[in-house]
Amino acid sequence: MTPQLTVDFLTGAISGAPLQETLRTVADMKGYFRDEVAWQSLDSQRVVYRVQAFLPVREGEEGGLFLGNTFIEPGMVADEYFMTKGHFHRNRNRSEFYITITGRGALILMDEGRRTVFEPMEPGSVHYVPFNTAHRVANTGDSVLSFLACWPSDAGHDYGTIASKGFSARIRKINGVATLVEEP
Ligand code: S6P
Ligand code: ZN
Repeated sequence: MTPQLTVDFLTGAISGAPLQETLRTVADMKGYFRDEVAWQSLDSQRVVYRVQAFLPVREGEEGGLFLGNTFIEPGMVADEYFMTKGHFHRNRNRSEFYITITGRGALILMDEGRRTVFEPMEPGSVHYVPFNTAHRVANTGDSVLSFLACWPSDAGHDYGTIASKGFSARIRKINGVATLVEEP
């Protein structure tokens, strides 16, 4: 039977069952931000984001679903917002839903042809991450951005492609506005 899982709709926090917890600090984000000097000037132990995930079946098993919540702190690295690493699913034909609970953000989506678009995130916004699409979220607001995610248990994560090639565009604060800027 499924345990009595609860989502707090004020914060997005999941509780009531054993959860996998992941923490990403500034140090963990080496190589992800455009301005390496600005990244180095931050406290390396500062938290950029954390993820809670309820994994009712083994990761990699076919047929199950996972439920997670991501909390991204507000913060900047030069003109770039605190954001997740971003990934493709290792099984490229696996999609995902995101539902924003708190804060403001941008969901950055890049297809296999490296075409990048973004969707604004605000409380209540629902986002479908199609298969074959890399996804990353930036916190464009001044409070914690939290969003629920639901994805197939056999999706897996390919971080390597983004770690080495990045996205073709970044969300940057230009004249006070979150703007998608193509990489040179
Ligand atoms: C999992 C889902 C999210 C992310 C989380 C952190 O498929 O997309 O739970 O894992 O938002 O992002 P990342 O890119 O560090 O995994
Ligand atoms: Zn994903």
